[in-house]
Amino acid sequence: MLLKGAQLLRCGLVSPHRNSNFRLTCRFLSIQYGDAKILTPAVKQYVEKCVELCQPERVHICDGTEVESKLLQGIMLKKGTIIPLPKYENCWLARTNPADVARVEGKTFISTDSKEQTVPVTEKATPGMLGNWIAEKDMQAAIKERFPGCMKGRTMYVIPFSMGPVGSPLSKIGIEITDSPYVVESMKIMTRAGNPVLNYLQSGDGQFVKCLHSVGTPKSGVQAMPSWPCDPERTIVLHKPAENEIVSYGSGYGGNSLLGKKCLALRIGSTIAKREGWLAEHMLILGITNPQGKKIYIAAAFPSACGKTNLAMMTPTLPGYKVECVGDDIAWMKFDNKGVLRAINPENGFFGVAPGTSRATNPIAMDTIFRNSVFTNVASTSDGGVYWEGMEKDQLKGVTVTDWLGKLWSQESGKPAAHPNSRFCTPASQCPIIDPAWEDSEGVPISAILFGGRRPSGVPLVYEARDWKHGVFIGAAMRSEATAAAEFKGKVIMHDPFAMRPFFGYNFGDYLGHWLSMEQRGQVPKIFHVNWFRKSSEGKFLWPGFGENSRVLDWIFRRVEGEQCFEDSPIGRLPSKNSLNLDSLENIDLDQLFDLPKDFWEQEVAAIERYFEEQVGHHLPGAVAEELRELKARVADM
Ligand code: OXD
Ligand code: MN
Repeated sequence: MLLKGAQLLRCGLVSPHRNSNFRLTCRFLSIQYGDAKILTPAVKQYVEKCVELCQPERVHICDGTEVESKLLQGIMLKKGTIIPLPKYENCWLARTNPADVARVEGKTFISTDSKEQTVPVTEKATPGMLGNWIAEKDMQAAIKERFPGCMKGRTMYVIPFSMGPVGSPLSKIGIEITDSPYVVESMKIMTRAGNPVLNYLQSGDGQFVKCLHSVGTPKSGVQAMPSWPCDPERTIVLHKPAENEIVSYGSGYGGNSLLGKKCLALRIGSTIAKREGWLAEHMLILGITNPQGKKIYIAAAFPSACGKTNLAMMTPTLPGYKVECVGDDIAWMKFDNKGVLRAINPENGFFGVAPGTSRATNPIAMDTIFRNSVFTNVASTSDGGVYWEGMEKDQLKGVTVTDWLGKLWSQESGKPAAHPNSRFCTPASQCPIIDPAWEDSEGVPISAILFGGRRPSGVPLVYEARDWKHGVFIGAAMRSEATAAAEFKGKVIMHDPFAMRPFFGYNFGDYLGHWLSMEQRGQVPKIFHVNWFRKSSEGKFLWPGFGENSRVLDWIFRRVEGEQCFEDSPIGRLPSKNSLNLDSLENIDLDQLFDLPKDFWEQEVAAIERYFEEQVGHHLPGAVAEELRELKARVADM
């Protein structure tokens, strides 16, 4: 149970000036915690509206302090939502309801006046894979069916947050209303949250994105797992770009509930970016310094769980190279007044996939995540630590393991100890190679953009687009093996244009038009496609990946510098003979790694053609259709 104001004062968790337990002048608010006086009239009005709808027992305005975190941790411990991980400093483990473990793409909707504003409307009767539209009246009906009284007996938390450094001209403010303390604590890691944001709202233009979230209550009124309330059957994630509004119900998990991330920074963000002439993308940002001391920044779009965090924190094996991390998931990129494309990472933390992260694959992440972090759905060890698939097995010596479902686990069980989409949520500032400019309010200059995915066959290690239009086509034609980040099953190769398929805020055809228009706005970076995941005919990876990817970045760096180290191929520019630095790397079968089988590319072209026809139809810009025609002709001549 939440401590009452007076109790809080007595136990010394809050200072008297912060918790005066006063009533606002408005009818609805009984503030339990926080300073309501610094809410702007527009924020106050939004909170009042949500209070009236959700009828919480109390309201807590988040100030973003440590004191507040201690209070919320206490509440969650008592409820069993989190357990401490005493092996580390200030780390916690949350186990979700097993029905609430991933993003729910099929239940995610965008509401615009016409369907065409949200998704391409084509003649083909296939299900649309580029987002879901909902009519305004259906959105309102969905809200009405779920939200009235949904916070009864609960605390409503008001989280003021900034995507991007507070006050940066590239940043945006959100106000998330939630009934989940887990969401509050995670948002405090993933965004800049609390009083500084409210203070800024007072002094700035006062604009904010409205983000309403409730974990909900099943119709039966019974929670299958009281420590992780949710309503999986009625889960829904709604966006209304025209009002800068997000409404999410029924799930406490990651992208469904931490509304700054996918909902604001990508779906609403991409619509704002379109209006304002910039790009909101599912991309990591890294800085790379070459042995001569020259530094460039690269942004890279890979689908969820394809190694963005590993690349963003790479330890290069090539001598003399240094990689620094600006962000691992989202990039907001805008031309400055000199025509240079500048990017910020709008996030403040990493919400990374845990399985596969180890000293061998990502030592930098391992040096980042064991302080001040929330782990979700990983396994725990009897010495107060965590475990997941892919972590060094020495973690298991002399301990027993409890799996993500809370059951005793053994390696022989054949079941995964951690859920494949289990996560760490950790402050970016703890990353030992965080870039010195990662909070620069101007952003960092981007020299290259990479697209990539998991392609076991046919797609070479790296190739370069001939020009911007060709690069936009490569982004549009991206495909990758499905991962556990969403509800899809199996290893099917899915189209995932720009790694944005689940995150487009508006019609993909218009999105392509917007990307094409960037060429008129400033100096566009070079575009590349990379594939670390190609396999041999025996099913073995042909490329070692991880730190060895620095060899590919080195080639890209040299291309950015203008070195003529390429040769043309039907699909784009490949490294010319001996131009990829393979010094002291043995057993690399370059022939297989760069082979372009004609039959594979014929099928690839046919798949892209079918996809564009079925999914994009008449919305496909002529320039992209032309690129496809040209590729088809070149492949026919192979
Ligand atoms: C993520 C995702 O959580 O892309 O970043 O699913
Ligand atoms: Mn992501």
